[in-house]
Amino acid sequence: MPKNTRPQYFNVPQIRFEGPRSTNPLAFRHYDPSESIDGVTLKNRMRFSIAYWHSFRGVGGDPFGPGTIRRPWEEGRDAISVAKRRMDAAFEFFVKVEAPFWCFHDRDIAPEGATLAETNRNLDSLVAHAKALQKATGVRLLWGTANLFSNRRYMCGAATNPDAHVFAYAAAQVKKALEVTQELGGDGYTFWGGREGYETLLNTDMKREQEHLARFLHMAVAYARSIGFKGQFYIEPKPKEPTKHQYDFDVASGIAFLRTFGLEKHLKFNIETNHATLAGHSFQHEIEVAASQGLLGSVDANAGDTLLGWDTDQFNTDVKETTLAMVSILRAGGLGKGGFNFDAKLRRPSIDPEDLFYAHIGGMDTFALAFKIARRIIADGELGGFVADRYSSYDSGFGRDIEKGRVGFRDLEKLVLSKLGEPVPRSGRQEYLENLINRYVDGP
Ligand code: XUL
Ligand code: CO
Repeated sequence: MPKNTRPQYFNVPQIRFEGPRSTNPLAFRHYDPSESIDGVTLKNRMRFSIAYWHSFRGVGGDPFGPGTIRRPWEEGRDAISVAKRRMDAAFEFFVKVEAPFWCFHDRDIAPEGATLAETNRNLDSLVAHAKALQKATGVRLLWGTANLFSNRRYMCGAATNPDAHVFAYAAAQVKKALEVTQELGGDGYTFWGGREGYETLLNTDMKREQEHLARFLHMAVAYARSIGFKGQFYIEPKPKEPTKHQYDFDVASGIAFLRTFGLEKHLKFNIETNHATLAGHSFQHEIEVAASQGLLGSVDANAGDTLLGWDTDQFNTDVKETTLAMVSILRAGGLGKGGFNFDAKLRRPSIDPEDLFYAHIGGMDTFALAFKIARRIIADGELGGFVADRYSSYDSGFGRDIEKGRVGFRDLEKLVLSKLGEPVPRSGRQEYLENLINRYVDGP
């Protein structure tokens, strides 16, 4: 951010890489943005992104009390000027923390007006501001999205609302959000259906609601393509919260939904760690399910708390969890146009601007370290070799015939009776493999 043209909002220096031995809490220990690995810099490889809603709209409120976080740029009566100052502060932060991307909902960056037309004008003025800041800093938009869950009109859903009027309003809102994403050169667009589910089946026609959601997504894709948007679409599963039940509960039910309605060619999955655990799965599980169908798209990088049953959206500092996820991501060929978006928020008592830095430095270092460890695990080949060997009986002979569909029950019965007899059980070696992973995680 050029000092002479804009005030500085953060009394924190540019964050630099100092190496694993550094004890400076305002330095990277593992994320060296300029480090080139296999010909790609870590900055371009990790594609870290800052979630505007948490880091620049979150104030630390919870159901038991209002916000605790106060930022100087939030002071002022004119909502548009405040929104512009807030965005200046955000871009200063993106640059200082070496994040090449950001993500936002339409309503995060500009206030709603009295009518949709006024709301769109507000949005236009902040989009122009964002465009100038993107140009000045080189920070890019990972994905855009629309907030279809906060306003009262969406209390019974947006695309799944029983009232077609609300469906139409949501369509108009997403039309604009797609235009804005296109205008800012977004690499993607995400659909998280916060209220696309139900509170009670007593008042719900589930079949119709799911059909409406699919219709909405088809309309969105068709419109986006008609204006030349070439980015990747994502669907972000979550089992519940705010609804009792969200239709794209997890990746598996999301795949069934996309395939049922012919949407699998258009959308991939944006997988969020805390949504995975809320659905009773591990982060790695959700990545594997998506990757197994070629539908892994992007990651909302955060963590839940196993002792709390809700979406705590914490910064992830668990090297083992992220390493395992990263092994699956690398095996799947990476995230392509996706990235690691820190959909994570400060704890309510973490009220200082520096806390935003500590949080993101920790998250970036954790994922960068996980990437490096996972790369070694894959390169050394022992884990992959073990798994390949475990399934090697399918590589030839009757195992190959099974995979190719060349044999049926009659052939296999004959084979067992005449030749194979009783199979010899083989150890799954779980403990051995857990120790193997620890050797990489703890090791040099
Ligand atoms: C909510 C959530 C959203 C989406 C974008 O749990 O994850 O912030 O990522 O709408
Ligand atoms: Co998310």
